Formats: sequence, C-alpha cells, structure tokens
Amino acid sequence: MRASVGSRHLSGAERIIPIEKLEDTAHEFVARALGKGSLPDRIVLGVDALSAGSLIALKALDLVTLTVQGVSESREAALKTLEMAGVSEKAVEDAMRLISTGAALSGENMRGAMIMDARTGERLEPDRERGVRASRFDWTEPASNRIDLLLADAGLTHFRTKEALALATKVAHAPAMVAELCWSDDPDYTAGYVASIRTGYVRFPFLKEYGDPRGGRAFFVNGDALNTDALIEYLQKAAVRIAEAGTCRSAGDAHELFRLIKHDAQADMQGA
Ligand code: WAQ
Ligand code: MG
Repeated sequence: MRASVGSRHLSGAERIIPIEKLEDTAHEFVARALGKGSLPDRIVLGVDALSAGSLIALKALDLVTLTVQGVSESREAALKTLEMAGVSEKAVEDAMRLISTGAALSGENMRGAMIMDARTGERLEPDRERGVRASRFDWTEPASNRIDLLLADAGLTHFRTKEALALATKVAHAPAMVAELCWSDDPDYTAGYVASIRTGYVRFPFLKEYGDPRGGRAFFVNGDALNTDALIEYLQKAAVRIAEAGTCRSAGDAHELFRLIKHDAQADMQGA
C-alpha cells in the first residue's frame, strides 16, 4: 500500500500473507492510509501472487541493545561492531559521514540504501539518488507473536524496531553481504543499528542527536564476491518470511556488548 498527497508520500506498508488474509489486510491498509492525519488523494494497493515454493524462511537475527546515551560513544561502538563483522574503518567513516550529511546525489536523504564496498568504501549502487530498497519480507504469525513478547519484555514496543529487525534479517542473508548500518531519518527517532550474520542485530538507542533530520542505510558488501544484479534482485524481489524469533538482550557498556557478540559468533562457528 502506498498513500500520497500530490507528490508527497504519506504512508506505505507491505505484507506477505496467506490468501485467506487478503480481504482483512486490504481493509487494514486502507484504514491505515486514511488514519495518518492528512487525507491522501491517492491510495495504491498492489497484490502479487507468490508461489509457496519461492518463499525463503529465516530465523531473526539475535538482538542486543547497548544501553548508553552518548552519540559519540555509540558511534564508536557501532564502528567496532562493524569492524568485527568485516568492514574497514574507512568504509564505516565514509558511510557515517554520508548518512549524517545526506547521502543522495542531491544532498537529501535517500529513499533506499547505499551499497558500499566493505573494504574501500566505494559506492556501488546504480542509482545514487534513490538507493536500493529492500522489500518483500514479513514475519509469520507465530514468529510475529513471539517477537512481540520478547521485544515488549525488553521494553522495545515501537513498530520501527520490529520492522527494522525483519529488514535487517533479510539483508544480512543477501549474497555477498557483510553488514548493514542504519539510523532513522525521523528527527524524533534517534535509534539505529549495525546488523550482520556474525554480530546479530546490535541496537544503539542514540546513534544521532534528537531533532536531526538526517538518516540512511549502508549495505556493506564483499566487492570480490559481488554480483550487483543478483544482490538487487534478492533485496527487491526474494520473498522472505521470518519464521522464528531470536533472542533479545541488552548490554550496559561496550565491553559487555563485545563479550556477548564475540561469544555468540564463536558458538556459531563451533556449531557450524
Ligand atoms: N530498504 C533500504 N533502505 C531503506 C528502506 C528500505 N526498505 N527504508 C528506508 N531506507 C533507508 C532510507 O535511506 C531512509 O532514509 C533510512 O533508511 C531510514 O529509514 O528501534 O526507522 O524508515 O531498533 O526512517 C532503526 C532502529 C530505525 C530501529 C530505522 O528507518 C530500532 C528506521 P527509516
Ligand atoms: Mg523514516
């Protein structure tokens, strides 16, 4: 669903559902489009059939929140987390600079993500104004109910957290993906995250200052293994359902954070 007034985007949403839920979901989406304050003058509902065999089932990344308030301390810990995932310091610095100043060619926020070489920081997305948008991901109903409980226990009840965790889980499993860095472009929403298979979803409540309208996403990739067309096809078109929740924990300082995610990465390697 996409709702707009003139050329201004008002709201949008997407689900992957069994066909029995189609009428209810269409109803819910129209209600959502009408409930956003300003009245849309255009609502677009699109429905695509997906064959059951094409659905990819994934387990959600484990989530850890670093509960510190300082932006520079959080960005420093985000840098170290990205380094643990295999991203170079230069690539992280380039990404943070671009996201905090407007990564689009025009100097605005992008609607989608940058694709960056994890070693050199070189930008690889074909459209540097819009970026690449990940779509076609959703929770199965049991996993959705389970993650709602776990997130609520952790005090994380904002819809953005659940949605970002699903997006990050899909993105982390993309071909040639190394890690992702994100923070919101909403001036009131200061949280951001680093995500990768190795580190899980590492959440930072203050990755930018309150009131800052800049935000964005960087997908860091292994340039040697990259097939850009295959990557973009996966991000935009592969239908991913998160069928199992991961854990939700918190760390009081960076040392505890790195201990937790290092321990997890080693346990995964031994389990593999
Ligand atoms: N695919 C790729 N990039 C996207 C997408 C997408 N589907 N949607 C947004 N972006 C990019 C775009 O550059 C936006 O400016 C930027 O990401 C931020 O988007 O509590 O709310 O929707 O743990 O503002 C992260 C922390 C919140 C969540 C992310 O992003 C938490 C958020 P927003
Ligand atoms: Mg936003």
